[in-house]
Amino acid sequence: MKKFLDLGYQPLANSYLNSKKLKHKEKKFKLEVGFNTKNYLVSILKTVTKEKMFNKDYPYKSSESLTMRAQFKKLSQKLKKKFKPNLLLEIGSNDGAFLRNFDKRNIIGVEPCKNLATITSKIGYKTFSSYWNKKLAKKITQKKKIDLIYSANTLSHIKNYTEIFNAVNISLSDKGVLVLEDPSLLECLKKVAYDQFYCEHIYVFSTIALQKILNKFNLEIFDIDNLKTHGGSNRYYIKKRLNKLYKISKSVSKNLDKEKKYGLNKFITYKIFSKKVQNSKKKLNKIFDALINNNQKIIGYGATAKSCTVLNYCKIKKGTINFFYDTTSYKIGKFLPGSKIKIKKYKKLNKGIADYVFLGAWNFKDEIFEKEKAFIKKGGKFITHVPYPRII
Ligand code: JHZ
Repeated sequence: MKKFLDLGYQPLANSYLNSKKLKHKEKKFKLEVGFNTKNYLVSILKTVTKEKMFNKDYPYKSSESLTMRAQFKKLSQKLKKKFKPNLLLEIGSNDGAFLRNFDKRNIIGVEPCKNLATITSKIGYKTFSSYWNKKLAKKITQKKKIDLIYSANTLSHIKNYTEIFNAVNISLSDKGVLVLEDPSLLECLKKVAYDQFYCEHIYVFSTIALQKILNKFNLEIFDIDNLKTHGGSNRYYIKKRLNKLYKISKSVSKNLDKEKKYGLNKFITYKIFSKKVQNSKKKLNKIFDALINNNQKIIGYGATAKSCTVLNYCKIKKGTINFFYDTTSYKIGKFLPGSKIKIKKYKKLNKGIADYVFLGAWNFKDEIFEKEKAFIKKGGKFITHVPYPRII
C-alpha cells in the first residue's frame, strides 16, 4: 500500500458532540489514504473498529434527502421491471429509504445500527440488526435463496469485503443479481472531492479495483450505471460467473477504459490528486479569510460526514462558520466533531441569517439551490470547495 494523501488528525466523522462531550478531549486518528499497486484499491490506511462507528446512535438517515428518496423510488421500479425478483435483501438498509418501495413480504433488511433497524422493524419490514456475514446469510437463506441483493453506500464502509462476498455467494440464487452502489473514485479525483475520505469510507472504489476483487469470488460486473448521487457514484450490476442469463454490457468496458485513461491504475495520478487537495485547502482558506476580514456572516448547510474532513483538514472552526443548518433531528443542537461548530435546526435561508453559506452537502447542490431560490434572488451566496473552491 503506497500512501499518497495525508488529511491530518481527524475525529470520527459521525460523532456529533453534545454540550457535555464538548468539554472532553476528542479521540482523533490519522487520516491517510493509500493506493494498492497490486489490486489498484484505494483505501484509508488506519481504520477504526466498526463497532465504534456503527452503533445504536448512528445519526445518518438516507430518507433526509428528497433526491435520495426519489432516486430509490425510481430504482425500485426499474429493478422490479428488469429482474422481477421474488425475494430481495438489502445490506445496510438504514432507515428504509429503499426498502419502503417494496412489499413487506418480498424484502429483508440488514442493518447493524440498532436505532435505524428499529425504524424499519417498527413499520413491519423484516430487519436483522446485524452486520452482514456468512452466518447470517446461512440463517436467512436456509429455505430460499435471494433473487436480488441491493446495497448502497455500504461496501465502501466494510473493511472485510471477503466476508461480504462470501456471504453473497451463500445467499444469492444462481440466477440472482447483486446491485452495489458506491461513490466513484474517478469522480472523486476529478472533483478533488477529498472529503469522500473519512473514517467510515474505508474504500473508494474504481471499477478496475472492484472487478479485480470480484474476480476472486467468481462474481462479475455485467452492467454499470453512472449516477450523480453523492457527488458521482457507480451502480454495479453483478452476477455469479456461471450465470449466463445476462450479457456483459458495453458499459463495463467503457468505464474501465475511462478509468484507465484517467490513470486510476497508476500511482502518479494519486500524487497529482494529493497536490490538488493541498491547493484546494489553500484556496478555501483564502476565501474564508477574505470574507471574515470583510465582516461577512457565514453559516454552513448540511452538517455532513464529509464536512468533518474539510473543516478539520482546513482547520476551519467556529467563529469562521457561525453554525450549520441541518434537517436531521439527531444532529440538531449538537456540534460538529473537531471544529465544534454548532448545528441548528434548518430554517429557510435569508439575508438576515447569512451573507454566505458553506455547502457541506455539496452533493445535494441542485436540491438545495431549488429550496433556497429566494435567498439566491436576494444576492445570497454559497461557498463550495468542489470541484474547486469558489463562491457561487
Ligand atoms: P450526505 C453519510 O455521509 C455517511 P454524509 C455515510 N458514511 C455515507 O456514505 C453517506 O452518507 C451516504 C442534511 N441536509 O447525504 C442531511 C439538509 O440539512 O451528504 C444530512 O445531514 N438539508 C453513510 O453525511 C446531510 O445534509 C437538505 O436540504 O456526507 C447530507 O448528508 C439536504 C439535501 C440535506 O452524507
